[in-house]
Amino acid sequence: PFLVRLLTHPVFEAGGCWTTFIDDTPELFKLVKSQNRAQKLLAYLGDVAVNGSSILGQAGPPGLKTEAIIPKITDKDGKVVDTSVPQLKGWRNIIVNEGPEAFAKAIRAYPGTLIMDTTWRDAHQSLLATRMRTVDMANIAKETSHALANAYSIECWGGATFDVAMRFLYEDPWDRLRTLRKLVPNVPLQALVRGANAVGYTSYPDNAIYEFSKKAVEAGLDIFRVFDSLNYFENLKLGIDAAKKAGGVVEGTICYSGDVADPKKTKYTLQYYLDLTNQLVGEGIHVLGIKDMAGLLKPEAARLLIGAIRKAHPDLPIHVHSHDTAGIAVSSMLAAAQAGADVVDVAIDDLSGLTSQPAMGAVVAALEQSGLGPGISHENIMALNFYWSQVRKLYAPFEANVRASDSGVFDHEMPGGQYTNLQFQASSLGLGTQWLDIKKKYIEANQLCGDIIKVTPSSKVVGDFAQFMVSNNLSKEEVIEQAGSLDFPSSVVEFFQGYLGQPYGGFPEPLRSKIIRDKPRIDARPGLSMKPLEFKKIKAELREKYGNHITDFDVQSYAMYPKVFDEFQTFIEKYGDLSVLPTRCVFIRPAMRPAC
Ligand code: 3PY
Ligand code: ZN
Repeated sequence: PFLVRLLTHPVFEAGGCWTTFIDDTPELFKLVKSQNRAQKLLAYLGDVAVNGSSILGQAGPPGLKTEAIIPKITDKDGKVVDTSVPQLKGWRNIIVNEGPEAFAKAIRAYPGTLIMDTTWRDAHQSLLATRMRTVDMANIAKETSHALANAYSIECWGGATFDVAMRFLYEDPWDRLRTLRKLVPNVPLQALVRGANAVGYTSYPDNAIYEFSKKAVEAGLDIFRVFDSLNYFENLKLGIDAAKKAGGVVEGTICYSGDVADPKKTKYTLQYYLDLTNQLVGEGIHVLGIKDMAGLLKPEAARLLIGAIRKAHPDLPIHVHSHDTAGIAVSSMLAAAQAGADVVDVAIDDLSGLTSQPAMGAVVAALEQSGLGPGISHENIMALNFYWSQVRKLYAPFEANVRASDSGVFDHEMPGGQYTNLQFQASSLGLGTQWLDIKKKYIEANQLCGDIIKVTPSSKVVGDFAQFMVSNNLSKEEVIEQAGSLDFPSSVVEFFQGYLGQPYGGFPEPLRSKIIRDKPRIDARPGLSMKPLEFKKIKAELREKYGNHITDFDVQSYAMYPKVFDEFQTFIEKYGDLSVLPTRCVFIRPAMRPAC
């Protein structure tokens, strides 16, 4: 069957059997593996029926025992749309036919405010520990292509999803992107990339960032939201250049911290953001991203910030992202839109609010009433929501224990994605009752780091530091006094060494020297001193280890997460490709009969 598939493949038939053909068509190899795929999957189902799923760990069972019902999508006349085929009309056509610059111009010219849907990435990263499986997105993807045909983009990739897909879900993140691309050909697909940290927690050699970006476009990505966890321009520049050379739409991004409307907050001022925006514009970004990862942007601050950038850069499309941790994000997104933002981020109602994005239905309704409608029907939002209200129950085991808004976020500034994660980690370390202490220590740890921008991976540094202070019962003053002899978490030491880049305002001294002692210090862009990765050599080694199905995409997975990739390969060698199984058959407690 492999040979037949190879010989009848359209690229092969068109005479395109050049040397990278095998690498570029990984799907051809699926059949080779599939010869005993059923057996492997049966082995998996047998194993989990007896022992329970390792994916589920100690968590309880999913709350949905049947197939989720797929809703009907209607057109503007109320007629039911044929969703057996995806919608073809959408903003992506401009990217494909005319390129990123034309796309940016068209977005800027749109009279309303468009939306990005984060349901497939940030919403489940923030609410469900990033555990959403590809199949649950794919099952509603064609309907989504119709219902959200006028969306600026759908965020479906990057951030923590790359790591979690392999580490916990035993899924290939590249397959996810390819699958969703096929099912949603019309709406641009967007990823969150951490600049020089790509989709990891550390700096990578420059050639890894370039190759990763190139492969992402090949797999179907359109828009890169490129940020740096310290707003360090040198790192940003690299990520922007890599995304641009890959042919993507580049959303150069500033991470928002502090409060531009509060005169007492003097570090991250309006001028600071205007200066950074000017630098990004100088790099030729297509769109400016304003990433309020913790949900600190209040409506008045949004008016000030977006108003000032709009005035300075009338032609620059502005895309605003926030989290609803304090419960303020719907009003802030409306204020941002009224001040001149072109795109705001929302999540489908049932996966919105709290540490996720504001509700799509609420924001769209508010925009409509202000004459800034994004061209999405409320009826269809409700239809999609019907699906997600069922599917969220499948992920009940991963629900965070966050039940109410927390305006304390204006003080601790914890990013939405980290909030739930840190709370979970606090309980698994036996520090659950000290969650309030951790939030307090997070403020002190941030001050010890010099009041830094906090977003992955710099937020992990502050989180680890806070946990360290709580478990060792240390005050800020005690850390300063005893810094020369304390055994700090490695993420904290590496941050002070300069492995993430240079924080705005520099590292606090003498604390830095006391923490890093005689370890190397890096005072420039970390990638500058890193040796390029040898992709050919890595591929040969991986093929030697796992066989010829290893592709250049796999090489990139390995480059980002070598150990996780090895474990993922070992798992699929034993159990095959789990991504084809319905979620209710995968998340199984011991001795629970699979409902499939
Ligand atoms: C990530 O980097 O994963 C984030 O979501 C940051 O907000
Ligand atoms: Zn976010």
